[in-house]
Parts: sequence; structure tokens; C-alpha cells
Amino acid sequence: MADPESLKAVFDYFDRDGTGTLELDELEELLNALGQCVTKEEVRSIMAADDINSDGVMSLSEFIEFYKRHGKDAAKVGQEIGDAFKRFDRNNRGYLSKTDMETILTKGGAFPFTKEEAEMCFDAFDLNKDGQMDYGVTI
Ligand SMILES: [Ca+2]
Ligand SMILES: [Ca+2]
Repeated sequence: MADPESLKAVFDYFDRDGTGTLELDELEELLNALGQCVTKEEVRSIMAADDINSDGVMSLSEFIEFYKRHGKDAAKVGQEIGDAFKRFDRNNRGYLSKTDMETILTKGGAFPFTKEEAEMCFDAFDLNKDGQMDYGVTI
């Protein structure tokens, strides 16, 4: 399973509004970024299944449980993305370019993406559309 540090980085990344929890739209974005094509219905049922304390949002600990339950494939992707950020951002710029992202996703690891998929992923991450993917790991 992915180490908690990477999971937390991923979790924080998708917690756009900094509430410390993932709401439905944030969870949807996360799943899409991981290459899971999910419908809103599916997001809702995932949330329902994994929202352990039934408060309607996913906390970090629930998110970690979610990863455990949904097998090592998902965990591996999350970990790869987290690790890849650090590995490819050699100059510690704090962001990756679209080319970096394509290199990571199409050449790296157990889950090779097509160029189109990599671009979709990049666009999902590049929120302010400045062509740089900030990964904003707060330590
Ligand atoms: Ca949030
Ligand atoms: Ca919850």
C-alpha cells in the first residue's frame, strides 16, 4: 500500500478548499485524475461506501481506508503520482510542466497512459491553466 505521506499529499492536493475533507466534487476530481472514469453516481456510491462516520465527506483516515479497500492498483497509482512529482521535479521548482507529466505517465511505472490520457490528467491537475502543475506538498 502507498505510504501515508504520499496519500496525505494526494489528499491535500485535492482538498481544494482546505477543509481537511474531500467533498463529492473533490473526490470526483481525484478519481478522474487517477484515470478512473467515474460518473457522478459512482462517485456518490463510493462516497457512501467509504464515508465511515457518515458525515457526507471523506476525511484523511477514511481516504486511507478507501485506498486499502480498493486494492493496491489504486494505491500504486497514487503513490506513483506522488513519487513521480518529487522524482521529476529535480530542481524543486514546485511544479511540473505538461511534458514532465507526459513523461511520467506514459513512460513511468506499471500504469502506462496514452499521451491523450496524460494530457487529460495534466489538465485536471493544472487548475489555473498556466501550463504548470503545482503539486503544493505542504511540509
Ligand atoms: Ca475540501
Ligand atoms: Ca466522513
